[in-house]
Amino acid sequence: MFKKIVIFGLTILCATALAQISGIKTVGVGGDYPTLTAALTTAPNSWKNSTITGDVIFRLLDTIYPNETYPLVCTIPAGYTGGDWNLLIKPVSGNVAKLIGSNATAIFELTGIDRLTMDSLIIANLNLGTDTAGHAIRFINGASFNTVKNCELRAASKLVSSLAGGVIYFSTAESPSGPGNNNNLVDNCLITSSQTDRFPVYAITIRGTSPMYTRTNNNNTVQHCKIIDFSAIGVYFSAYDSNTTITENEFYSTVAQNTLQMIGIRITATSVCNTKITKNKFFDFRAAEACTCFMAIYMTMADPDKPPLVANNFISLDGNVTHPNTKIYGIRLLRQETTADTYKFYNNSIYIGGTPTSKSSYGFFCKPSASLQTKIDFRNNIIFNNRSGGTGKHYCIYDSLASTLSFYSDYNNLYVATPGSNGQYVAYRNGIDLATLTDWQTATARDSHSISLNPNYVSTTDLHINSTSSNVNNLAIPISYITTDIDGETRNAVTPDIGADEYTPGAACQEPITKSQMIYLQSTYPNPFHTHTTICYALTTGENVTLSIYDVSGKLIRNLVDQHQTAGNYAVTWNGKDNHGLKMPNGIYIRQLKIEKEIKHSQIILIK
Ligand SMILES: [Ca+2]
Ligand SMILES: [Ca+2]
Repeated sequence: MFKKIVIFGLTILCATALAQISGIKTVGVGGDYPTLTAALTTAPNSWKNSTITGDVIFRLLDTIYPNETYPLVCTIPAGYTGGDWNLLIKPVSGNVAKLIGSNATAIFELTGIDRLTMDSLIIANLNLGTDTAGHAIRFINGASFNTVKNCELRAASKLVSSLAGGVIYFSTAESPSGPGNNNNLVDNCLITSSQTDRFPVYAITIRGTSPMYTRTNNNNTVQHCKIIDFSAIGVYFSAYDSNTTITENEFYSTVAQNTLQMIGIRITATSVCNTKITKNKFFDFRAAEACTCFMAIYMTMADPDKPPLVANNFISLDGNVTHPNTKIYGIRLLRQETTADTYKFYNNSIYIGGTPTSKSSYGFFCKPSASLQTKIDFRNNIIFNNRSGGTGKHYCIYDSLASTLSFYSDYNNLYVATPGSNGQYVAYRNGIDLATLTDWQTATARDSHSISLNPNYVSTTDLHINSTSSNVNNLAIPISYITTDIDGETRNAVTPDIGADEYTPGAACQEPITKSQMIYLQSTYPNPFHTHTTICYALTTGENVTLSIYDVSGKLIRNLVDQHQTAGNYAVTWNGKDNHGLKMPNGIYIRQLKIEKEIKHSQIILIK
């Protein structure tokens, strides 16, 4: 456990050991320590001159701890020289222990401690003052390799928008100032308000200081959390951070007192680098007061040389519920510097809906400097902007970048239902509204492989693809490090799906295999088809399979499959193009499924 483990320290500890300490210490009425305050102030003194032979567990016997002194400071005792062990704070099995304070700096203050795990606790800071930024947990002075899991973390700070806000606060800016807080994990926690009428302005704030890396917060992870009822920003990167991963979290919120912006994740500084924002779900943003805008991800800046990866996220924003005047941005990027590396946006699924009275909405809003070459790679994303009406305009992509070279965009699905009507446009570029995908392709020479079709989400808040749809199936391009989807399912390595959900269309592809046949050519749908059709088949044994498309004269048009496949159900999409990428004319085509001993044929009709 505590800090700076050195091999030589073990020798010293052995030589001076007074007692063997490890194992379970009970905390609560009748326990080894009456309170956690006592445990955390008393026990470390005995650790200084002892040999710690294994992990120490503070086992919480009670469900409520009313006699604590907050903050509970977890720190390195003076004179402690090291040791390789963990400290666990957790209740007896089946309990959830409550640690609830009021107006404290924090409930837990992790000051330079290492390898502390907090499990199954309710940690709440009730801030009775209306302008107090108290935390549930704060990590300061080099607190590293700590874990907070299965906890409820609650704080409230009505109207406070100070940089020091946050239910969880990682900081090198607080006293005692020290090195970065690194390699910490927040896992499977609820991060929210401690009061029904006072919402924390920020759920998580990550705030480092110069110089980069040494006083930066590095390699921290927030995963599997529900981050709800914050009133301005879910995760706020204020400065000096590297390699933070925000993955598989849900961000949703109702807001009572806020005229600010509502933002899921915000990066504000050029000193924030290599952030990974993946597999998160943003939905049900609401504003009870006149919130100026909703943004799932907002980057006013990020490190120009190590910009973020944003991949496999569901972003569903519907501003119609309480405040129709709110602007909406799925992802908003404002960039004023030349970038050495590339901003990466891959396989995100975005839905924007609602009926505004005046304000505009944007799936991907990109406003870098016109003269500088901010590099953007925007591929395999779905943007369905279904917001309509009002005097505002509603875009999938809004791009004011003058360069055609530094913004690469392709293999996307950019869809509005009524291009050029109801305020809906596929894109905007450099002062011009572009109603259709073709207009955007012509104006920018981008998105040559992209489509503009209803992705057929399961619902406006569940952006999985409806299993009967094949519109975005198998039409993306493989990206080497996007190997799974938002569900953790393996991506098709050759023809992945556009958007965050990798899927196999159709209950039709799930028909049971009859053992009487080696292969089973199932339905093809839609048929007739317009742009894409899905061919379903099943194998009862492993086979070398070829699936090909021929025209009626018997000429080979397209090889879709030519490989060994194991028994199971398969779905393959044909986009109506030949092996050279040319669109085929209307007509009848033949699909041929072939294994060593068997050939199946049937017709497909293409209508454009
Ligand atoms: Ca999936
Ligand atoms: Ca697929």
